[in-house]
Amino acid sequence: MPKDSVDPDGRYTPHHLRLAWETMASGRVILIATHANPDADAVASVLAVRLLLEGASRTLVVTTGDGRVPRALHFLPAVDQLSEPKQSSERRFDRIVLVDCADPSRLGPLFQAFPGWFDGSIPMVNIDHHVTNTRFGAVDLVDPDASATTEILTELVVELGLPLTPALATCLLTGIYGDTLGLQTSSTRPKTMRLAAHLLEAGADLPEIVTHLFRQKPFSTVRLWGLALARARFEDAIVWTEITPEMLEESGATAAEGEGIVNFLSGTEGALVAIMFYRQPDGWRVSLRSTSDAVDVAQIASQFGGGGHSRAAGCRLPPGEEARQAFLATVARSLPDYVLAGDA
Ligand SMILES: [Mn+2]
Repeated sequence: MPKDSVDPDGRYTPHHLRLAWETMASGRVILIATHANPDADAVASVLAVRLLLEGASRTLVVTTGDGRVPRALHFLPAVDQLSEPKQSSERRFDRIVLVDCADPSRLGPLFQAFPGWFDGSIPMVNIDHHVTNTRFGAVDLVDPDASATTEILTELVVELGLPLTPALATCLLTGIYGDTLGLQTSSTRPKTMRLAAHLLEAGADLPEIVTHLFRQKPFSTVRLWGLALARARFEDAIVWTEITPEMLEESGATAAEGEGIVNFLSGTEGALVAIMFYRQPDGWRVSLRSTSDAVDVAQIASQFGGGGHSRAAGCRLPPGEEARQAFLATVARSLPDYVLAGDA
């Protein structure tokens, strides 16, 4: 399949929306997958693509890279249609649709188990909004200015006039709400709100989305937040804390229940960067937020083999306090001069 998917700015055009749809819809046995450790946009995106492609005697295998789905997302329509990566090993796919994945390795366990699926021999449709996306697809629908992968999918549905059921609208709005924290982030653009309004008109269940994404939580989450916030440190415009296996044991929570803490920390007055360190057996998983255009956390994360967006990114570090301190020093060096000058 010829590569015909990127305009001179690296963004897709209406022509590519049609090409992406034709490539997906002409498949008969299709893998629809998203990254490991999936967030709301990731899970909502695979389910939305599944709803778009179901029927027409296609076989669809829908999964997250590690087979996980956060409990808060179990309300999504057709979430029970997700399957474990291993169960799909016998299938012979003729199309792969990867959503919210900067590159196939973000699939984690799925990529490691079946690297041959992602070498380009099976046509891939790449739908994503990460600035670090490597344009690995036969067709790339990539727009770093899109607030969410489901914002791109919503545009696809609207532009091509595809049927927009309430279930599909709920999935699509869930992705936008997840990645924009309810239309609050700087990535929320006028187009985001127009498309969100369209989804509401189509019957998206907004109260259900807000309840499950932002309001309802198990008590173990309340306890984990308490432990993590009690350990918060604030120095040189960097606010950070950690989640350790001991804290997970004490609270009865999973690490995923601490995902929102870094966003909460980023609201600290005077903070330019917020960081969550997850201590794991093989090292630290690091989640970063920037509150200012003056600090690009995707750039910082990329120095450590990670990636993401300028305001939200992540990476991994080797184990130990030394590695963490070296990372914090790198973040401090990336701060604008006025921060440190203000300390003098
Ligand atoms: Mn996303």
